[in-house]
Amino acid sequence: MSKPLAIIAIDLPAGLLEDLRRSVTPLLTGPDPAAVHAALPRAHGILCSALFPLPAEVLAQAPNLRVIANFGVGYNNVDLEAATARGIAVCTTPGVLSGAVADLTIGLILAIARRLFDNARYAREGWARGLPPPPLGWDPAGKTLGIIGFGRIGRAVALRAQALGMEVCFTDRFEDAGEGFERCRSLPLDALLETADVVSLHVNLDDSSRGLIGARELALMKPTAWLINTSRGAVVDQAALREALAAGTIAGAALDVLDPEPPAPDEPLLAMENVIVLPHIGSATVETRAAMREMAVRNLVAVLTGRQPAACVNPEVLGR
Ligand code: 8YV
Repeated sequence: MSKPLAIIAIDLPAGLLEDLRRSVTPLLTGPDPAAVHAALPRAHGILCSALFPLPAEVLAQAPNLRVIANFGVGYNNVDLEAATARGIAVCTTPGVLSGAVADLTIGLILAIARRLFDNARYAREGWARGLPPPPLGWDPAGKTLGIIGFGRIGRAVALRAQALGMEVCFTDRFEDAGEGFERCRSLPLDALLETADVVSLHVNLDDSSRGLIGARELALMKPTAWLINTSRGAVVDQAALREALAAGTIAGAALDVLDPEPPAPDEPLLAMENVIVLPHIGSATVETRAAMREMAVRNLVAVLTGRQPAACVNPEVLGR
């Protein structure tokens, strides 16, 4: 029997590609959107970045597709309803990147608190010239971190923040976060926004979370509070955020994600003094990306060889 055909729309190291070839024939490797679209009609599977758009009209060009193995934990790149209707399994890489995203979030909290970017700029441009230094920073210890979305990543952030002495509160569908998280207080969204010194977003992007943080929510935050977003840009109403930052409604924002990505060259957030923008590097470490690649390959091969993938967001299609 011939092997299933798969589009591998990310670069894979030779060893992993070799493993994959034992059960799957790659139609192409590498992130070339035109080549991916050209290959879709023949493909049984696709392994792609969690940022590669697969809307219903693209899925309609792929009548043989049985699995989308996302390289990432997000899956808002896929029209899930259309995929499920077509019997396409949508697989992700949860867990292996939680630590990296949580580390980045804590890095941003420390960068904000200790004015790391301001101070680095001052050291380069002002220190030797005897100019006055930036104002003093503040201690995270004793401050309140409000975590919106208390899944794997939110919890990994909570544990690290507690180690810094921060109080942690969270908003999610449940109130009891379970063992190990007894000291994390559940709060309704509005109360969390009013309470937190730093608000950090860790939700999946879907219809319930799109634009979750808009003008009303930003107005509830303390004028001294910072917003951190390492989830998806569209969770925040970006126009409302620009206005709130310009008006001083909140103190600042640290954004690893924007909507769209990459941003327009004249995106005002890129030039604002009280904004830190990073180019979507939450999972961007050597170790984490390697673990994500392996998990995505395993998911792809599992579905294409009739086995259970480790993480599938629409398991109802499996075995159909
Ligand atoms: C990646 C991500 O940056 O896991 C996710 O959902 O957004 C990221 O880990 C992305 O998939 C890289 O291509």
